[in-house]
Amino acid sequence: MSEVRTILLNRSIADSIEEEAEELRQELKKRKIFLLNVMSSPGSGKTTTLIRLVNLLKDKYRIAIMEADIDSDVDAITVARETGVKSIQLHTGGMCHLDGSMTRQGLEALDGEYDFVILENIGNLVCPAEFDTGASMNMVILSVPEGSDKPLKYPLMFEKSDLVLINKIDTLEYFDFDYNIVENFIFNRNKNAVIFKISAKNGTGVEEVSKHLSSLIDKWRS
Ligand SMILES: Nc1nc2c(ncn2[C@@H]2O[C@H](COP(=O)(O)OP(=O)(O)OP(=O)(O)O)[C@@H](O)[C@H]2O)c(=O)[nH]1
Ligand SMILES: [Mg+2]
Repeated sequence: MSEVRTILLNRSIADSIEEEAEELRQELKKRKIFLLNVMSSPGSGKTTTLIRLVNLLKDKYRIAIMEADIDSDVDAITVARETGVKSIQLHTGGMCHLDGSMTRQGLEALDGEYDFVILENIGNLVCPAEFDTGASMNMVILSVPEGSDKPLKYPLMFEKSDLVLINKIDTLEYFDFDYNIVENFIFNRNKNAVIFKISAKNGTGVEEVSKHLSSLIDKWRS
C-alpha cells in the first residue's frame, strides 16, 4: 500500500508562466524556504543522490521532497522510506516538465513548515530546462555512462543550472568519459557553474555537495 500522497497537477492558465514563477520565488524567499529543482536524464541518479543529501542535511533543516513523474509513486515511497522526511508524489498528467504553478500546487499539498524543499523534476534533459519552476536554484546531474558530449547537445539545461553533479564516477573505468572536456563544455555554457564529482552509490563527494548546499541555503534564508 502507498505510504505517500499523490497529487495530480493542473496545467497553468496564467498569461505569463515566467511572472508566475518569479512571484513564487520571491514568496519563498520571504518565507525563508530554499527550493532546489533537480533535473537530469532518466536514471542519472537523482533519487539516489537526494537520499544521501537529505540524510546529511535533515538534522540541520526541516526538509520535504516533491517527486515529479508522469506515473508511479516509487520515488516518493523510496525517499520517505530511506530518509524519513515528508515526501509527496506529483503526477504531471503526461507533461514532461513542471512550471511555477505546478510547483506551487505541490508546495500547498506538502502542508507544513519547511526550510529546504527539493523538487525532483521529470527525468529529461530537454523540457524541464525550458520552464521556470520558481526554484531558488537549479541543479543538474550528468552521469558518466551518458557521455561527455551532453552539455553540447542539451545546452539550455547547463545554462540554467548553476550546480552540476557528475555522478556515477565509480563507473569511470568502463566508459571513455573525459572530465576535462565535460568541464570545458559546461563552463562554455555557464561560467558560474559549480561542478562536483560524486558517486551517489558509494557516497564519494556527496558530503562536499551537502556543505556547498548548506551554505547556499543559509545565505538564501538570511
Ligand atoms: N554505479 C552507480 N550507480 C548509480 C549511482 N547513482 C545511482 N545509480 C543507479 O542508477 C539507477 C538509477 O538511479 P536513480 O537514483 O533511480 O535515478 P533517477 O535519476 O532518480 O531516475 P528517474 O527518477 O527514473 O529519472 C539505480 O539503479 C541506481 O542504483 C552511482 O553513483 N553509481
Ligand atoms: Mg528518481
